[in-house]
Amino acid sequence: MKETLQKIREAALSAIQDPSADPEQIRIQYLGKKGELTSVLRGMGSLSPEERPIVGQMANEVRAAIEAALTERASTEKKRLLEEKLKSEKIDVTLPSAAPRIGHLHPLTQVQRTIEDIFIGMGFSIAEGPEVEYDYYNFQALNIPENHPARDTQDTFYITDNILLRSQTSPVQVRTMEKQKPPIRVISPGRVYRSDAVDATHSPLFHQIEGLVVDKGITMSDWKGMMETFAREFFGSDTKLRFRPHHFPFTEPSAEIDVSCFVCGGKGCRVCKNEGWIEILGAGMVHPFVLSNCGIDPEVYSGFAFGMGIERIAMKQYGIDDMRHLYENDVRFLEQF
Ligand code: 2U9
Repeated sequence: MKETLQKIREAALSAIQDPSADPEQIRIQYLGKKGELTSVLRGMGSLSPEERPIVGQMANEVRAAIEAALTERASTEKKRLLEEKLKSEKIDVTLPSAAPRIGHLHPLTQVQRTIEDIFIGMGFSIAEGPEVEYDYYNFQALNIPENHPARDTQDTFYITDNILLRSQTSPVQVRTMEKQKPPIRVISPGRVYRSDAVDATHSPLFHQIEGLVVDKGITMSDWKGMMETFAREFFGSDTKLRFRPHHFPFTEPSAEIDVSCFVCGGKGCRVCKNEGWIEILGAGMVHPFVLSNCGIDPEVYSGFAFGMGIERIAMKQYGIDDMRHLYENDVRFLEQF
């Protein structure tokens, strides 16, 4: 019987080493209810009382050895499967990934930032203010009296009798002058509102950048020089400027400023409508009434101011023929800039 147990042990252990053999089958074959080891144990009744405990102990050792080998095989199997899985799921981190779609700034924001950067480089700071304004800041303080055509309810969105959507960013400069003593050098970019019907060159919401310089001894040559410096930085160093006399209630004298066409250099083309010149700015010396309205003595201080429409400049620069493209957010349009 001892020999039989020894054979069972050897046979079972060598079967467990065979990777093609099924461990569950081996367990059933040797340790199951009808298994080889169990049938040996059943036959122990025929042994002498002296032999029984010895064979019993040996049978237990054989069972323990088979069980240990099966456990060992199960854990080796588990490890092997895990390694196979890790190998098959390996990620090559050096492979180039699909390029993410990164957006960019809207063309209006690009133009606004470029203009801001030029003025920041000349010592200006950026001032912002409310889009819902008092009539006082949008009109009265700027020497635009009642009954002036610019106040027409057809042009301005009124919310109440004295509250409106700002039609220019000038109220921001009025608020700046109220708070701050000269020297003042600010630009105020932002949304403005006018009750215009939508077409290729008009929108009830558009964007402006206005600027204001106030100090002792500011003259028309400072005004002219700064406009030239800005235009040459923005449109190129060969740019020429043309000042055409104009009227604004808040500046005196006032002018509209054209730049020589940056496409044809002044010969005449589609962009400048064959004129050789493109209007880009309105500007002038700040009216003494506006200075005194804002608590600044016009006998001591003087200044100049300017304003430009961002849409107009972006359209000229990028050759956009319809303003509506700028607001529709069609990616096929936007991705060109
Ligand atoms: C203060 C005093 C004066 C701002 C100015 C213009 C001329 C001007 C237009 C350009 C095209 C508006 O967007 S547009 O339609 N702006 O022509 N703006 S001077 O003058 C000021 C501003 C604030 C206290």
